[in-house]
Amino acid sequence: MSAPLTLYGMKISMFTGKVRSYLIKHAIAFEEVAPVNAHFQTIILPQIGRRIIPVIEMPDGTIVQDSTDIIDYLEDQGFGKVSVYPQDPLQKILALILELFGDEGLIRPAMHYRWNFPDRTHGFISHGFGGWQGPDASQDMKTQSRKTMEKFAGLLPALGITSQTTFEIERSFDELMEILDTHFERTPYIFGDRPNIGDYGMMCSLYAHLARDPVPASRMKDRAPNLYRWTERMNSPHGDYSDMPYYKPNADLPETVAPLFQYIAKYFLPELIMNIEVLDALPKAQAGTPASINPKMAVLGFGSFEHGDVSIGCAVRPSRFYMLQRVTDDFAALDDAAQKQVLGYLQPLGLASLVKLTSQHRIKRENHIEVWG
Ligand SMILES: N[C@@H](CCC(=O)N[C@@H](CS)C(=O)NCC(=O)O)C(=O)O
Repeated sequence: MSAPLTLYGMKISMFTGKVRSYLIKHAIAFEEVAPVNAHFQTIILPQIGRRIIPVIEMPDGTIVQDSTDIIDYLEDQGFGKVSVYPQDPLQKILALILELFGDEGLIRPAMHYRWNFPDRTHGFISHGFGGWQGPDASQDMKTQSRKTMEKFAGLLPALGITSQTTFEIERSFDELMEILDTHFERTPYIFGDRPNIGDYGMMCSLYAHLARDPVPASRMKDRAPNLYRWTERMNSPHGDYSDMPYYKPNADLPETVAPLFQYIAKYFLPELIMNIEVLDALPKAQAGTPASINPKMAVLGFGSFEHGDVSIGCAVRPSRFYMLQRVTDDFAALDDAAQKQVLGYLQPLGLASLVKLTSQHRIKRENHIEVWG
């Protein structure tokens, strides 16, 4: 490619981190631009229809929003050095489960640590949300940044982050850090010596929020240095594991990844089951119309589920199903032998039901939003 593509994103943004890492790892030339310039306001925003990042704009003017759609678009265009989708059917479906978990399953620790410690984080967070525009930023820009911060901070109750749940959110995230630290001490990427779509998905919450925001970053560096190194490695154009001289590349699935799937079965699967129950209870909707029960916000209802010792009540969002369908569709398309292999791996870990977790409704993406299929 001669001219670089443009990545509209921000350092503080969860989903920008996934795409940026993919672009770096695949040596795709890009320029990262904050979504505040005149071109974004007048050309990109009207096409996307809502203020959301990341967005890429190709040199020919093609615009793609949604981190998964961006990666798939670039793969289809032949930009990927090596596909992010493993060829082995078991590894591929496991990678898709990790993408789903990374995109959707860590939003609570990410948002709790970002917004519930203002005394220790306000300077960094407000810089990330627009302070970088400097002292000469217009009043409009400053107001816009403040409103965006208020909007995100205001989401906590709908995400199930309350005074009753924060202890459990922190405790279970510490449990995850321990699993991931043990794993990344032995292998540089999730399945070996190169990242796949699971790594990119896991970069969402684990990088921009949990490895950068002051409170979780210092916790991660101290308790899980190998996990922290993986977040650095994912932003390096090289393999970047010279500090693991004992590591020998190996095509087999690392044994230390199994506890990660057990963790997903324990904490994320109950939420997904509740999400499907909420979706299934909705009446049939007209295909192609926005998947939402609220014209102002993409939400499909509310539900609750058990997480450790607490019950968490939260909103159900359509993007969740778009990601889950990628897993269940991939499983449904496998032949009998491959399905048996997948179930044989997931069954003892308590996660086999996830690959068959489907609904009577389908969600697809059209014109940059989730709509009914
Ligand atoms: N599923 C989307 C999620 C993108 C997303 O939620 N982006 C955040 C920033 S990390 C955003 O711009 N949110 C604005 C909003 O939801 O109104 C993706 O993968 O790109």
